[in-house]
Amino acid sequence: MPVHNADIAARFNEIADYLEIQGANPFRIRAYRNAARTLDELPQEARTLLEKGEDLTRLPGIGDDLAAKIREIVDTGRCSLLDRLRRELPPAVTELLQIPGLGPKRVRALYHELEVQTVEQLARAARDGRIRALPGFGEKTERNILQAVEAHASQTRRFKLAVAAQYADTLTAFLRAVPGVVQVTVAGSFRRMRETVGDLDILVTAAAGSPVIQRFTACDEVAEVLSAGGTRASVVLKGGLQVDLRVVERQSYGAALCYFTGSKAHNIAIRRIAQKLGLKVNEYGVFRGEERVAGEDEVSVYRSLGLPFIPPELREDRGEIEAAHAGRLPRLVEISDLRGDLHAHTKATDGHDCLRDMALAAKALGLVYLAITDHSRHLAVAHGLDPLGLARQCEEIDRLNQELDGITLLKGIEVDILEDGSLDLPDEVLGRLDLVVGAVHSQFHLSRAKQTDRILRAMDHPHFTMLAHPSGRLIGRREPYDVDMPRIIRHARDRGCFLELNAHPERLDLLDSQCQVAKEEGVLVSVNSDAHSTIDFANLKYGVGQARRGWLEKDDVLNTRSLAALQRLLKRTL
Ligand code: DGT
Ligand code: CA
Ligand code: CA
Repeated sequence: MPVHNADIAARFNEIADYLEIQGANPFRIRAYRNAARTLDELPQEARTLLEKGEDLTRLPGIGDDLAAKIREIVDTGRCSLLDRLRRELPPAVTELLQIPGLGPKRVRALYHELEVQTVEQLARAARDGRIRALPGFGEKTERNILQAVEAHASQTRRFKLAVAAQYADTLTAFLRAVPGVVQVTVAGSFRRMRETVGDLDILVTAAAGSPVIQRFTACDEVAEVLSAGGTRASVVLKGGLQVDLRVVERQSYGAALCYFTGSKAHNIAIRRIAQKLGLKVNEYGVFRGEERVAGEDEVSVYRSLGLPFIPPELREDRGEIEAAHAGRLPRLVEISDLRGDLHAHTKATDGHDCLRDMALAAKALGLVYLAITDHSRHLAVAHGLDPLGLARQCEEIDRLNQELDGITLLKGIEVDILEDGSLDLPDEVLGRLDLVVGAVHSQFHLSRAKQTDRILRAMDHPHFTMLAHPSGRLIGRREPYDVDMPRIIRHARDRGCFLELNAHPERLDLLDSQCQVAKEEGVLVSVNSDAHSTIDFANLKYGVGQARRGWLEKDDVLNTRSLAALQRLLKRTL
């Protein structure tokens, strides 16, 4: 069974955990964490890159040593360093690091002094009052640990959509190859393109259920079988993701797909409509008394309720049923509507490919323009450009545009919005560009008033074009910064600026609800890859998914415009 990026990332994180508990060099620990993040966010499988003979050291944070470890894991399924670390310390110890308030030093002390290896043993030691006696712990710490353990138990882990997609793709291919299987669809929050999923819900139609269930539960990816019957099974994959599989009859396929796509709130609203019509809807079909009136496909289910087909991304009971009733469902934007990408990086700063390779990769996807927006000098960690570096890049873009056919590079910058709302490069430098993408990369904890004001002031700048990743959140890692987003959106409208929907799987920012506000205010949203290498353009599909969740149509999205129309919009007058 193939090794996924998420599996390699999990091993690297586990290595980092062990090294932390052992008190290893912090740089070494960070290297494993960074590599894990790189792998988690990589839109292609590392094993595919290796098969193609690509050099993994091109990837951010991957040096020779880590590249060799990735190859070892892909080739053998094992990592000798991790095997050694697991022999030195019991594996459950690393789980203790997940408890808030327990750093590596404390975990080391708990293990050596009290032989605490698992979360259960930790809870017991706290309840027995044994922890307070340890040097550096005390009664208060003991109480906090107990509370944290209880909170930890009630917390369920969610997976980023792009990570879940790695498993969904493999399992779908696996199930399609099982004899007798006709259709395979991943339903649930995955089909609704939610930014994170709790588990995968897979629907299959097949000649018979039990052979499918048997093959599925015996699949190499499966770590634990939670339940298995004639037509359903629940398993936990080695990567920790739960998967629910159901085999349904073909005549029920549409009804089951509808039911298991959800959301739960949408289903409840649908059932209410059915009741008013004297119908009953469940996962087997739509019924009038005993008679089945629909269920083979989703279109028939909605039609029987007097509704048009509702795209999965809208099924959240946020007005889609009323809109469907009134014939006012949006015609959602599609990936094929995109004409260009307005946020990408190159080797000149923290990207990994040159201008030409980025241009050719965008062209290969059918895009006709690509804005190069490297970082500005304030972002020193990314080797941001100063005016001279930017001028050189602009000259190179001019030369390439002479030579390239079918794709036009636009000159831009991802300029830091400084704490006082000024931009990180002088006016006359920004004025020579095709577009200026402003971004907050520092001072995330300003008060709501200050943070909002900072961004409004940046937008007042005559050359400001677009606000990058407007909420600043990193999924699972950083909350959005505290700003008055409706006010920012209205200000964008007044100033003629645009908002980015950053398609990076860890960002997906604008949030879906904010897309709706932007649409209502008439502010165009640009679905941008923020590519740092040629393969990152593949992330645009997640951005489009988020835009669809935000009800955006083709006309609401800036980069569906032709190059000529875009250029007119970029030359906004104040
Ligand atoms: P997740 O897994 O937390 O990301 O979110 P979902 O939406 O995939 O939720 P999940 O896996 O618990 O259930 C899949 C679908 O099954 C859900 O979207 C709607 C349907 N469903 C589950 N439980 C219920 C229920 O109690 N009532 C109704 N009407 N539908 C349900
Ligand atoms: Ca689910
Ligand atoms: Ca489920």
